[in-house]
Amino acid sequence: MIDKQFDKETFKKSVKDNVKFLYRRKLEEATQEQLFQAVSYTVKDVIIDNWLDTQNAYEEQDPKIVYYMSMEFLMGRALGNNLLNLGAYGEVKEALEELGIDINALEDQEPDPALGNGGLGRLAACFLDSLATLGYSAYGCGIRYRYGMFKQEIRDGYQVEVPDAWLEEGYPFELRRPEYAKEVHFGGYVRVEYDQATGQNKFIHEGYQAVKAIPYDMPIVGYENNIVNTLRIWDAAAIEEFGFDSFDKGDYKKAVEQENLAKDIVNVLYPNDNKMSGKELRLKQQYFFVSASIQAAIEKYKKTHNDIKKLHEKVVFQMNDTHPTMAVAELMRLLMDQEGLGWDDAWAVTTKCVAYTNHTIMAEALEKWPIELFSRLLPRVYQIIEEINRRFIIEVQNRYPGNYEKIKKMAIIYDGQVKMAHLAIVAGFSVNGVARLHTEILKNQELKDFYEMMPEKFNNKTNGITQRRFLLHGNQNLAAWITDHIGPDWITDLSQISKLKVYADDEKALQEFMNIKFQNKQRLAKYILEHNGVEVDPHSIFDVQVKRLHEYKRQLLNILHVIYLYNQIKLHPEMEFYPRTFIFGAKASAAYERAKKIIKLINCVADVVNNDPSIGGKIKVVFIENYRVSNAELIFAAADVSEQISTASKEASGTGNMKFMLNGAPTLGTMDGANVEIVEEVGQENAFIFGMSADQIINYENHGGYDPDFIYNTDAEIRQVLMQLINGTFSSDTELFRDIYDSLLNTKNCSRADQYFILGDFRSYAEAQKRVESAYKDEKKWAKMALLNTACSGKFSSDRTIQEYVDDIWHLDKVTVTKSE
Ligand code: 26M
Repeated sequence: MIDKQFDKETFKKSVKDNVKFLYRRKLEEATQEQLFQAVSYTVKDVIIDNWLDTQNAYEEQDPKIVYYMSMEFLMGRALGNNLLNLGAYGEVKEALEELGIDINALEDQEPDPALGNGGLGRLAACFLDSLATLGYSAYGCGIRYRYGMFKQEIRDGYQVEVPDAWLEEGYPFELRRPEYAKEVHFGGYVRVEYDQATGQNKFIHEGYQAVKAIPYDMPIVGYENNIVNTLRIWDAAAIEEFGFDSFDKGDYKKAVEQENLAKDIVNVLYPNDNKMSGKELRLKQQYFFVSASIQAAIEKYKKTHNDIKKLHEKVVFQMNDTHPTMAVAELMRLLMDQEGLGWDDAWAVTTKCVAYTNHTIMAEALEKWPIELFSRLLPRVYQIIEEINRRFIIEVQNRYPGNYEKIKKMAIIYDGQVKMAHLAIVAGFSVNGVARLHTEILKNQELKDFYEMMPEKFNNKTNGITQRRFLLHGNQNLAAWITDHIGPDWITDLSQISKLKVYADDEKALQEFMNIKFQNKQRLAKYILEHNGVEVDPHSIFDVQVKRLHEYKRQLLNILHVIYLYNQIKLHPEMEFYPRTFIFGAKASAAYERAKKIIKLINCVADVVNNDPSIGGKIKVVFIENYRVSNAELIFAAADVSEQISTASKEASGTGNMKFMLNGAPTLGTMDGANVEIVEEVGQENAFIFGMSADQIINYENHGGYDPDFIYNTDAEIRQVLMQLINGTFSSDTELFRDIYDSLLNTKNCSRADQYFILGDFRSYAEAQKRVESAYKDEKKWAKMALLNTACSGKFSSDRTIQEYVDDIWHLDKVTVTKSE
């Protein structure tokens, strides 16, 4: 379906015009940046027509709307993706060629909008893509951070964080909507006033600081269906309420304060992944976007509906983790204080409007806020949470008379803290985990008490990814090959990809499949040479671990194993060894010292191994700088082996695992998160599974009995690897990796040595790696395995995930949009 605006000649003229009007230049004189802007504006024009048509269709059909509330949307670049979803990529590519412009170079001009950390933020982005493609009315609601996820530079092997000024050149795919601005109030106090007329108390919030929230809309283009949904991210501005003479009255200081408060709120994304920081500014960010988004949702509802008590029939708020959980209290506040509902009516509506997704069981990620801070910043919201808590405790008492343990464990406010997960569970009508194993752990361990009391709320929604970005766009050769073999239906129905199974023993097909993989490896090798100055052999096994750096994800296990292999090769130079390239990519949270040391270790090992002529280039180690959505697309396409080696029970789901599988890379992993379901789909024989199970890990955690020192003392090869951390092998500074060494052993009397069971799983991992090697050596066997991974990845489309959310939680109406002429 080629859009008429993408008639090549019209398109070319529009690009030329844009260059002229925006930059007063001729096409030949324009810089790449200017060309990118000019082309993007042309594309945006087309999108806007569809956006308007979608708006009209929604107004006519009045579907229920989901508001996906998230502190993070890790969108990645828009230009290429939008062109693909518009069905215009091929045409535009040709048109640009005729103008002498290379579309890939142009796409590379776009900054990655990186308004997210990792899994949780990227999931939100995949969900928006699927919602638009499946034809559901949805808004993403978030924050327009001026600085997104930091850019990572590696200097002398260390991570250095550089600000990500993604808006500097102007971002072409956003639309400022000042007419929808909202006010958000912080601080102050609540005055109670008796209202004669109603006989009710009124709660009046006074003495607050006000901030203006201004929305920017980004188009979310559905795949060839004319639908354009909206990601609405909020910018903050001061409210200019002081008069001309206010400068003289000493209000100048106040005005500047307001300006600064506003600027601060949206200044920067917190670069923590799975860690609660407890900073006041973070709480402000949360309330800022939650309040503005809910106000906007209510306003929109009231435009065409008059009974606020039926809000839940047209509106649902999905809370992406606990970060937006004050949505519960904010909705209560607006329903009571603005819309005039009493508590019971407001509660009835709220509890049918909000649902909660849990993404982690890591204790340090659980959001708890000190009462002092919370009540000072959000006095009215806090008051409402207190009342929710009071009523809930009564319920717990009724259910478990005399059982004060239950109250202690389940209360929303306890020990001077507000527990956001408890609030989300008590008020939400749905609580979901993100993979089957994760949901089971929530039900049976972490949230056991809540599950026992309200089992009907709990459900699983195994994560998914969009095949449109991570195959159609990221791996265009494979996408074309698949379409040649089974037709294009997989693009919007990934279950169709199982039709590839008939080629599992077809030699020609397998050869073609692996040829494409090889081309993608060459493309990545070129990227690595250009960006790292390291030459890697595309004939070697590309063994890849890309994800945020965290101890539970065990990049350390991977690099320790590399050291072990290096030792083996040096000891037995004659040993058969299939050449391997170990590829890492990971950002560490800026304040996470040990994680940053692990990056340094990887780079130190790379230095030694890559430059040791005695191993004949059998191992190369590469740390890809600034891992992000755009280079991820190249990396997944080129991977042979997918490293998914988290300590079992710790990785809620993982989504990178699915992107590798889709691109034909078998999983080398533990039985954790969605790996369990990946193995179920592809079969044991097409994955490399190792390590302790979640049950075993949890059992050790609860009852003790794990002894890494014993392993150290009895396994000389492991001991050698650990010794090399502190004996100058990888750094002349023998203290540099002391902390890492200590973290694995009880030497320092540390009570939780090797918390992540790295030594416990080491042998099992090494053995699984041997299985990888022998499988890879058998070319046909490997090709079949790789192809079957792609062929069995159908379940892991976010289209499937979203359809489950719709069926079980949101109950949205499907919408069709036809193009107006
Ligand atoms: C919390 C407080 C203050 C600042 C930041 C945070 C915070 C930010 C991001 C906490 C957690 C954050 O993300 C967690 C995350 O990405 N979890 C991952 O979610 C994926 C999608 O469900 C899963 O696939 C991963 O297993 C899970 O780790």
